[in-house]
Amino acid sequence: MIQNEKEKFIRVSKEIAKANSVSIYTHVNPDCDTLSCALSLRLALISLGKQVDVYSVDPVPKTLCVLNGADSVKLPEKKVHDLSIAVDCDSLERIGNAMRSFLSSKVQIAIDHHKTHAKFADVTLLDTDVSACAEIVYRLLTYMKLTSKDVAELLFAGIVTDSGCFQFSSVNETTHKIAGELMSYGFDGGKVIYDVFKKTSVNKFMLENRVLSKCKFFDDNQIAIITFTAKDFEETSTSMNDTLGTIVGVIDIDTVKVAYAIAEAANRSYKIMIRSKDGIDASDIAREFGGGGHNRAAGCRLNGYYEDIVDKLLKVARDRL
Ligand SMILES: [Mn+2]
Repeated sequence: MIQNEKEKFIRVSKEIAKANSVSIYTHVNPDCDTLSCALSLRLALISLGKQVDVYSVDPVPKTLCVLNGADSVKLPEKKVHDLSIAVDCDSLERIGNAMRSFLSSKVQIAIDHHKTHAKFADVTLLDTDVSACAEIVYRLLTYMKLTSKDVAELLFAGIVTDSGCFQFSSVNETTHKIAGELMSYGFDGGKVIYDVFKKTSVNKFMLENRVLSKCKFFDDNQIAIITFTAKDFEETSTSMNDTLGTIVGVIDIDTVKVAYAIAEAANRSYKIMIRSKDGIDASDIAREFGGGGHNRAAGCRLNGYYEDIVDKLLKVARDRL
């Protein structure tokens, strides 16, 4: 539970009541959790008659355009709001180059569930024990009596994706209880799971097969590394967005305790995705490289030669085996 949760909900409700205009910020490269939080808050605040803008410095991934209101997400603009809310962001930097726009409002609120959260807002709703930020937004909107079928469907999508479809260690009784309460609104839960979690494309399928077939194993198959090269993206007509999820097939291998996906973002610049199990903390590995994330799923950025990056990642993993 969030410390003094009720007091904070009262404060947030008051700030929302006072505001005429509200801006909501997702994190860079928005995922389903940050978008579901932003878009459900948008619906709830519109129902209160607020003027709401949802901002993201990066476009909504094609696969998430199914989310209710996804077409309303826009690039940050020069416009001062009474209140700004950042969702699923563990730091001001996570908002991207819209930081100034976020700070320009009179009051700022942050809603987040990352262990790595560094306070940056006037009011912070932080609960690091929930599987998805959407769980906190659910509690807030339930408190404010602003839930609806559309809101529930959005929040369910956020929980499904951030919990690895109820499979991550962050999932507990409460996660399922909230998912059940959301489903009581009557949307098609199976369809949501297919749309935001399972659905793939032929191109992504080709990319995955290519990358998985070149998977490298180390230390008695306890560490595994897959690599997405610029050539892989080019020859399968895919992009960084299509790397999501492939690593799950690697960490699911019984012997693998640490799985890395190294994706070439630019020349000598790599996005690193980390998955772990059997008591190894992925966010702890990510922090060694200035990144962050959760217990079992984390990430960071690394610049340099590919071979050096592999060496560094292997060393940090070996230290934890
Ligand atoms: Mn999240």
